[in-house]
Amino acid sequence: MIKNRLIKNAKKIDNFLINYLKRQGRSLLVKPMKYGVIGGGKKIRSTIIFDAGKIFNLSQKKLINVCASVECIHSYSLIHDDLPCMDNDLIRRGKPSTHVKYGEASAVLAGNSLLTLAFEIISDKSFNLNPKLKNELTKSLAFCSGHTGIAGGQELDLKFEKKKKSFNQIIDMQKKKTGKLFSFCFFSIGVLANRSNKEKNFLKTLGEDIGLLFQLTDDFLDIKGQKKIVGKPIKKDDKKGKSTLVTILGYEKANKYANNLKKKILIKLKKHGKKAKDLSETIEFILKRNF
Ligand code: GRG
Repeated sequence: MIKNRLIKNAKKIDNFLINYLKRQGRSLLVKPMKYGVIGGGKKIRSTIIFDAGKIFNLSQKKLINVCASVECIHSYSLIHDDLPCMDNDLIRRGKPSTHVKYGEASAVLAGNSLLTLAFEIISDKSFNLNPKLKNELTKSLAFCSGHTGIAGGQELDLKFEKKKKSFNQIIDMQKKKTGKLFSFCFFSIGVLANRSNKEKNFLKTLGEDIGLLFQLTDDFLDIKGQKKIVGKPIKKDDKKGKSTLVTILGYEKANKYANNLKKKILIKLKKHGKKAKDLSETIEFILKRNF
């Protein structure tokens, strides 16, 4: 069951991060950092990494540093996304956003610290990996997080507000804002499993498409979700004039597009047979989830 797997995996990542932070020196920022990253959120990117790892016989132990790094970057992006200068949201994961709880300055610094923590974790000596591969992973994580990835996508998201944007522009923005981190999750599996460049590129694109699917459902939840279950404010895209596929295609057509995208993704996994069972289940969940 996907929900049980999500809970189990989230606990593993939380424990890893708690222990990692324990080994570091104390600082005033640990509390807001933990508030932003631990004990909340689906940690679906980690589940995706574990699921994709199964296809290539990679143990969870080998993958946990990558998962924790990704979750630090993701939580950092959410903390900053909620700031008054960005989307100005007061609720995240069913509780007050980090800046509401700890103040804006601490939220900015806690977010920044989670970004750098991600790179500490992925370059840590406890992550037993050939230095060349570790370097490949680190570089890709940076590429997917910065102006060529999440941050660049967020800038487009904000600049597209109240503007009429084309289908391709919206897809490009969403693939950066959300797709790139999923793309990294899959690329990391290709690196750890020592796959060819061709296969790593295939995995990258697959990840980006899954990220796009994830973002489309996020847009649907903003319209049809329940605030209590989603854990964050809904019906805000329309108020803010956000550019989404729903804005230009309408709900039904956007939903059809998402269903076709899901089918295409699942077809690509067919060649892996039973080994892709968990990943396929997670992809089904991504489109039908209500949180
Ligand atoms: C450079 C990392 C970085 C960030 C700065 C603020 C910002 C730039 C980017 C924000 C990007 C963003 C918020 C994308 C939306 C992605 C998305 C659909 C988030 C919701 O993810 P879930 O549902 O959240 O996995 P939980 O709470 O379950 O972890």
